[in-house]
Amino acid sequence: MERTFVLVKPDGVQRGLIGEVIARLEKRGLKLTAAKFLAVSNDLAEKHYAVHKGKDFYPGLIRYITSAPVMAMVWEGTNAVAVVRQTMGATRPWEAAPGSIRHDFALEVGRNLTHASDSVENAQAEIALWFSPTELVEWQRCSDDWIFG
Ligand code: DGI
Repeated sequence: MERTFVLVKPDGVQRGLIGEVIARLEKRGLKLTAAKFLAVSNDLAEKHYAVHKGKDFYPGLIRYITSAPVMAMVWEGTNAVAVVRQTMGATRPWEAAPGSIRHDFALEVGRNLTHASDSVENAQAEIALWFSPTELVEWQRCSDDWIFG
């Protein structure tokens, strides 16, 4: 089953939207595999956003992600990477589809509430960066057969 990495970023935590994000992913049928609430170190922030190093928004991005706690999670399900990106909406909230989280709750690209892996490869790398293997919980959900078929 495909897994993806999700963050409720500092603005989402500060605005009390952790539950909203979790509720939407749960209701969509995705299954929670791991979760932790943590303050992000500079080192972790720089590793997570290494691809953006050198861009003009990079220093602000590092400041933002380390400015307050985040909720880090792993979710699994059929096409988890794509469906979670769809539930989050486009990076720029003004381009996000109606009904997506970024459409419904955000205005600014630098305050877009959530992060979700953009490929299966990156999901694997991000899960390995944020979680140790023992933190990933393999479990049977009683609704699995009714959602995954
Ligand atoms: O995977 P996403 O978060 O949707 O987007 P991404 O991986 O391309 O960029 C990571 C984050 O970096 C994004 O959520 C917000 C920030 N970012 C990306 N492009 C810009 C940006 N921030 C600013 N201020 N301006 C940008 O053009």
